[in-house]
Amino acid sequence: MSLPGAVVTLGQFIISRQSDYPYAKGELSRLLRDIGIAAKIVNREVNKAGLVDILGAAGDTNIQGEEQKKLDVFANEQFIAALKAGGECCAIASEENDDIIIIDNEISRNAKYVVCMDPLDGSSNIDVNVSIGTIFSIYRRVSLSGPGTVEDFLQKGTEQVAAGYIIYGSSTMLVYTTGFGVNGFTLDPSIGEFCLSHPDMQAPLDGNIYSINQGNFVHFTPAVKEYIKYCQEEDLENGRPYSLRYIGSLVADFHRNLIKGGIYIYPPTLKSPKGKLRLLYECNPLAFIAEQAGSKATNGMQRIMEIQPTDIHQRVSLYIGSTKMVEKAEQFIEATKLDLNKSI
Ligand code: P6P
Repeated sequence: MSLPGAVVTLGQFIISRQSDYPYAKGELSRLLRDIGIAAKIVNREVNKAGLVDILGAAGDTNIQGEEQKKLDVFANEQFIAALKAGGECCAIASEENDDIIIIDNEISRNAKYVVCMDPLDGSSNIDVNVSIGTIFSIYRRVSLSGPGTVEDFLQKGTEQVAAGYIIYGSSTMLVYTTGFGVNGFTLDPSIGEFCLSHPDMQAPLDGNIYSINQGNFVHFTPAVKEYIKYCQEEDLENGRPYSLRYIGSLVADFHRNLIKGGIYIYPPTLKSPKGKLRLLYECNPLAFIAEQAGSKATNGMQRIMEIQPTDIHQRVSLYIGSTKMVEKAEQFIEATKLDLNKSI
């Protein structure tokens, strides 16, 4: 253990917690280290995005039909390069790539892990200097050896061995879990290290912040409309009306709610009838962190991490945050289902 007040770097912390995995031989530790290295490189470019001609669309569009901005492409390339160089990952599923990326070199071919990632979430905010983030999720491969396969990625979120995010904001933080709690590290640019700043993060059980794009209100289900009205009612004893905070960057909204308490909702909309957010590299990793921090993550009816994936870019609805707030929103959904059953 470190002396009180001593700086604990991400690398020191990862090694110190390696004993959480009795059979670990260091591969997962090295994989997390590789992600930390790429995060520092991406952070450097994010911080100067306003200064160099790295803004603007790269011209292509990704599988989501979203314009790829150069920083999206740069971040994707950096994380892929770091994972390839580290040799601990045999394949990657990235938001920016239609198909899985097989890492088929001598070292990585038989590596134990696969990584799902959204290399730069919220990238539409790059040009307006709003916080953006990277989200990652790590699984043990299910294929026995050789090149990674799609089946290695189509595992339930409950099978994740680690998950985390980097938020490039007023400071840059890396927050992750390996199933033994959630810990946050803040990048100290003077030494180029992520340092333990938020040990054993626990989210408030309740909150008074709700995050949703109310611009879609007319297309929301009756249950979501009822829940929004509930948030807006005056009930001063119970902290209502709640505050609406919606940054348009999932990692930033999630991180604030994790610390202050709150709920983030992305329900079905006209444009995204199955929900907008991706199960593998947005919802599952944040659900793992939420649950490890004492919060909750569902699709409105089912635990996110219990959903069986069928496609690497699958979208789901997401209700994530303080347990009491998620459960309240679920009550409105349940009540609507009951009303629906009565009317049938
Ligand atoms: P909308 C960014 O594209 C993202 O995936 C999340 O980071 C964010 O919360 C959401 O979509 C914003 O979507 O439809 O409200 O603009």
